Amino acid sequence: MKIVEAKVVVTSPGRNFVTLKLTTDDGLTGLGDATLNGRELAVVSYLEDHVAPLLTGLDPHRIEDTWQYLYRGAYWRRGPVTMAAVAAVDTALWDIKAKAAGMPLYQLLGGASRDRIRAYGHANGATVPELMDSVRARLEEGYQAVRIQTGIPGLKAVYGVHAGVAHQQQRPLVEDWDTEAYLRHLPTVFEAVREEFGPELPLLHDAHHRLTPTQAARLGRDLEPYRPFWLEDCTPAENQEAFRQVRAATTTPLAVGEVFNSVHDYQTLITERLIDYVRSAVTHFGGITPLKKLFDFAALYQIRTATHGPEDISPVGLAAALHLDLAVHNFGIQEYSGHTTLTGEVFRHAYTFADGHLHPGEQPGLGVELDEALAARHPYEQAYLPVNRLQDGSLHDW
Ligand code: EZ4
Ligand code: CO
Repeated sequence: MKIVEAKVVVTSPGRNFVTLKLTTDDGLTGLGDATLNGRELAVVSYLEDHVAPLLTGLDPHRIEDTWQYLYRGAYWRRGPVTMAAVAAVDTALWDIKAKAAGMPLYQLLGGASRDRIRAYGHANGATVPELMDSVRARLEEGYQAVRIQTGIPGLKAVYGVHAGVAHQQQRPLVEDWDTEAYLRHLPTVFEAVREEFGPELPLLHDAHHRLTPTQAARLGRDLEPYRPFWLEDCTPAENQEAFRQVRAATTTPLAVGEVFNSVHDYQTLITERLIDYVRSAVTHFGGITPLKKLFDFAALYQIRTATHGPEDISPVGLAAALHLDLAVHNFGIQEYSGHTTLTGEVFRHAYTFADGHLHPGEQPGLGVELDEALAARHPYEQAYLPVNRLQDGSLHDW
């Protein structure tokens, strides 16, 4: 079998998605997600100008070798643009291999280790009463675990929690931030949610890289009475050693990795067991091949998986995650906020969500089909993620 075509499809059924479609001389097709939110077209160019010309004529069954060819062969390694492009190729090759085998992909990854995949949903509220309504709405949808994010008194716009504020803008929306106000407020939010919903509901929280290690250590400690399922991205992780301070200070479980693109980003975090969950997505980590290796490495240290699953991972990237989730023994939890109805029409998928759990379905391959005609009717729209500024105007992590 040979690859005869490598095509990049950009579509915006509500938000931008970049998809690689490979076709073989046997007529099989494979899809891979290459969406890099806010920097999409850089990956399109990487794929179209530099990767696609190398793929035609290759044997699609040689997944490991093709990964090494694109990663080592480029000389310039790692980085989100490169690794999203490599991820799309790797995912599309796994899709083809599983279709050729006539099996859902999880069967090629060792088969199912579990019957279903526990997901967590997002509950957001500008105020605590709004957050309570949002938690209730998630529970009504069937979720059995929720991430809680709220506005902070005195701040006008905090990422993801202010209704009516579009996330995607022609220019980055400027949000504001005050860490001390956040550190005072968040434990009271956890207390209120625990009081309302009881001790059993798994509650997650995303600090989105905004804290110093000292601040993160204090927050972890202050949240302990409310038993959070985890504290996510508590401090920017370019400095892995910084997690030692947080880890020594608190037993609140720690999750990190949605912006990582290499196992090397995790080396200290895993070998010193400074974290409890690895959060990388197939789409941003170079594909299924390296993510499976990361998961197996993490398993040696009793660290579990929690693949990033926001709306900006396409249904193709999400499906890839679900096949891994079903197969690996050390699965932890899967982030899932769903996609718009139109996105589900552009990317028809076999995976299902019911009773707070996902399943990748039994179709051969990933179980996702791209409606190219519908995709073409929703072309790319320029969009940026927001930025965050402190009250003196200086730029802050967000
Ligand atoms: O901000 O995917 O845990 N989820 C997150 C996401 C990220 C977006 C960035 O593109 O933090 O909402
Ligand atoms: Co996050």
